Amino acid sequence: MDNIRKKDLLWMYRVMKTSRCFEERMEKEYLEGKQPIFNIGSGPVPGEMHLSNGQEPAAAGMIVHLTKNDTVTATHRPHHEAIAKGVDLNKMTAEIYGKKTGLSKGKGGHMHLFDPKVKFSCGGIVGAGIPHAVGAALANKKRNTNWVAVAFIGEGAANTGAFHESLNLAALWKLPFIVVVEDNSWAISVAKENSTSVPFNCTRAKAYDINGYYVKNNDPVEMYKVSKEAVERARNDEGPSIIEIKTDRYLGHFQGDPELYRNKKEVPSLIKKDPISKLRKRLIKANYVTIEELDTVDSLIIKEVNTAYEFAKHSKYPEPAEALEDVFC
Ligand SMILES: Cc1ncc(C[n+]2csc(CCOP(=O)(O)OP(=O)(O)O)c2C)c(N)n1
Repeated sequence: MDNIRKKDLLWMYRVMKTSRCFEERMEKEYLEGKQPIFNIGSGPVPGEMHLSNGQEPAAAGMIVHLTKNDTVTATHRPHHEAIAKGVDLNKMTAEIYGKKTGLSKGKGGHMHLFDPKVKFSCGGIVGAGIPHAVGAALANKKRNTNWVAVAFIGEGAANTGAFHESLNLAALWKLPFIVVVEDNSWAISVAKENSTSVPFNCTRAKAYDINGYYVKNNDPVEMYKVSKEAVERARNDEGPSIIEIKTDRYLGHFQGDPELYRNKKEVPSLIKKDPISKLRKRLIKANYVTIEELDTVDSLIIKEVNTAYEFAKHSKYPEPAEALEDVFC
């Protein structure tokens, strides 16, 4: 299929499917203790929950080109990137449940997943991951490595000062830095056309004299191709890039969002062109794999996800006496 290695396509399918499976389960688990009246502070997973169902191609198509030496920063909607970057699923799930066995001993939660082993981080401040990734790219360059740093952001974050300041320095210093803008059309309830002066954020690359790429139709294969070029350029000291992908957010901004701002017909029409189902069909049609083989992959993923949830649920909470350990205060 388009001269892309079968191994890479299967990797992308597995990663996207794992993220979807993980989040579909989270969608249900998150509601525990929040019904019949939705109270965001109750249940075993208190606080906001931002799911990325529909946005998986952005993460898979880029991260397939990265190694554990490359840095990824993500946002308040981080699960698809964390899974693609190879963050330990058991520890990530435990972190979301606030358990001692979590990535940050349960003190970070779903928006603050940190895994230095695979150089992954994320955070709830919109735009904040961009300068963090530029800092990592600067360190990579100063150390004479060919490692790259990639910041994943939403299209809303492309209007922050951090985005523009970061791109200016990354371009000036020709850093191995890439920003992936996941345009899911919405920043909470604000449509892109009501917040952004240009239809495509990738055209903003011109302002910094760097490369800009656009991926339409939430297509993981196109994302793969464009990302391959941007990563190769970064590794070869040819400077930073902006990649914008048109993607789709199937769920609310956060779980519990009444979504009064969008037409009820929008989501069903998006799900009809789901990228995971499409990739599955393409893989089978290209004779890369049989239906039975993909069914086996799917059942292994379900098992892996179930194991992670069991691990998280059966892990212990930190002791109250540990509340002030490992935190700045
Ligand atoms: C600096 C900052 N301002 C405002 C917020 C509140 N906030 C959280 S998510 C969000 C919208 C982000 O939209 P976008 O960047 O498009 O990402 P998406 O939620 O669509 O993934 C806002 C305004 C915040 N967390 N940080």
